[in-house]
Amino acid sequence: MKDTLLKMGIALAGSSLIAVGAIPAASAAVLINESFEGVAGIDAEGFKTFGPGVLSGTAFTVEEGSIDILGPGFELPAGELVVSGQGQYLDTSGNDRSILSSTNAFSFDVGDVLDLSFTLIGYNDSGRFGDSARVLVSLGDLFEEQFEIGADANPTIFSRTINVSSAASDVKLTFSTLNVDVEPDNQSRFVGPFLDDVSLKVVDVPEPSVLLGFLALGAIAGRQRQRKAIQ
Ligand SMILES: [Ca+2]
Ligand SMILES: [Ca+2]
Repeated sequence: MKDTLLKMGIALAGSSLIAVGAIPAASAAVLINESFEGVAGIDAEGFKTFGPGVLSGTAFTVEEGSIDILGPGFELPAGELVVSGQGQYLDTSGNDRSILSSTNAFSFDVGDVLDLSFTLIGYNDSGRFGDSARVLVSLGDLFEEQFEIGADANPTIFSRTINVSSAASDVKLTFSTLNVDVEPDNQSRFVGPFLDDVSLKVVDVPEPSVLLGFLALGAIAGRQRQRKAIQ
């Protein structure tokens, strides 16, 4: 009798463990995965400026001002800008500051866990455009933070986890340049920060109702085994 009880216990535990392992993620999804390689018309030596409108070949729209897409061979006139390994990337200050938003708007539920990451790159300017550049990153009312990158900084990945505590709809991911001209000859509004590899994901989160359902199934399976053992 003791052995039988022990076996039933193991069967129950086993079925529950199998069920936990098989729980599907609730709405895990990649919402934005943008490396700006899809923008056409950038030759190896140049760059291209884009004003307000959908930034064709990307997940983004220029809402205000302008941005530049820079190619791997782009150099400032003095030749001091060297960015390697990024392919094409985006200068959040085109011919002026910009507001850049995801073209799609997203909806999130309470309990969603989001993973936001992006790369900022310095612009090796010898102080010509200021010592650093800043951008305000926001995701509706869910997230807002200023990021700063030094003029000589290598590509740097910034990552944030965002826990959604109240349902939100019509949410866009937005980058707003904060550079200002502090002196007449300071042209910081024309350069940086440079942006690449923007990623926004809903990460795997087991939904409580799904979890309970699977545990209930496990318990039923356990009981069925128990009945068979008794018969
Ligand atoms: Ca790129
Ligand atoms: Ca520029």
